[in-house]
Amino acid sequence: MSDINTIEKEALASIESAGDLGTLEDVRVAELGKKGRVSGLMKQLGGMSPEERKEMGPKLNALKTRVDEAIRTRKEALEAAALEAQLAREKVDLSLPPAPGPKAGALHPVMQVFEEIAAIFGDMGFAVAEGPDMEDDWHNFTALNFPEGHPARETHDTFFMKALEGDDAKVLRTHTSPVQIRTMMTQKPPIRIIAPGRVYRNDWDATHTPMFHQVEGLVIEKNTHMGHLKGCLIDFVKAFFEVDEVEARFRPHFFPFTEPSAEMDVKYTRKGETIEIGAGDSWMEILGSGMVHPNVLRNCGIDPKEYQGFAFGMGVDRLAMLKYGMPDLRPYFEADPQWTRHYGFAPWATPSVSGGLS
Ligand code: 2U9
Repeated sequence: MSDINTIEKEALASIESAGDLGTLEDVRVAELGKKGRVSGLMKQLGGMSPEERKEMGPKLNALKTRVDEAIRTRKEALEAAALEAQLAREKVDLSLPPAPGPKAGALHPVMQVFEEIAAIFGDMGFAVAEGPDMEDDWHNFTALNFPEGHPARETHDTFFMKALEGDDAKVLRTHTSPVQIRTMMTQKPPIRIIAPGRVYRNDWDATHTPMFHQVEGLVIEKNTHMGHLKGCLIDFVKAFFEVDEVEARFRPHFFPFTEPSAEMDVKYTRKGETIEIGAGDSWMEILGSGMVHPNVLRNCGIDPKEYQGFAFGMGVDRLAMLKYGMPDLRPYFEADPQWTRHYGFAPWATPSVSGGLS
């Protein structure tokens, strides 16, 4: 049994020098496998006297454990080294520009339309504001003059999040309006912002998805009125649909956060599969708008006797469908590269009012 020391020394040396997982597995089979050397010694226990077995049993078990542990440790080291090598091999430099050609990525139409809207309002002096997707009830509803028990506060419209211990319950924002609330709470008027982003409502059918995209806007100034709202939005629609004239009407509506409120309709013509915005014989609703409700201004510490404001909101997914003739909403969320290549945009062509939008 002087073999024990020799076998241990040799086994540990071969484990240490195994340079890859395959070689290490060969060592494991040669030492601990059914026909391995350590297993061979274990088999000899059966032919020993009880006294010999009492002495040799624990020694052989300890040998087996040490060899087994050494193999495990070496295996972990080799796996870590293999992962490091793979990560180094597959490193991607995200700062490199995309390669042009058939394999180049394309900007999703919704992202393109976000950029176009930001360019148009940017040209009119609006800044872009952002806020969290997860909001509290006050910023999403209460500050916006939604009364307790308003249907939009119901579970079937709103995704409520489980409250963390010691924290208030949160909701996934149902509109980007809380961004305007946060802006009014932290900035002094005059304010001129748009708030683009994702919003969430518990709705899923052919024309609604539980997450969709909005751009809202807010202007707070001393003497702003409904005439400014109309002029601003008509200019926007002309720029967005790239037409010189647009026939529009503002139809009375109700929102808790604006008073008066109006939906904007524009005339359009259907030409086969596509539609042309601006003139024609039918009206189409395009966005919502209104003068900011005095309660909303007061909730944000702005005196409605000194300042007025107008606000508007639009669904970006639908605007993208109208402008680029996409008939179906579902492929927006399917990440099919063939669809993205067909309807997508070159990522480096930044839209601008002077240089062209699309
Ligand atoms: C503040 C005050 C007022 C934002 C507004 C609309 C009208 C509107 C809808 C269009 C289609 C949402 O995507 S949609 O379903 N939005 O009609 N949104 S006025 O008014 C505000 C926002 C913030 C502080």
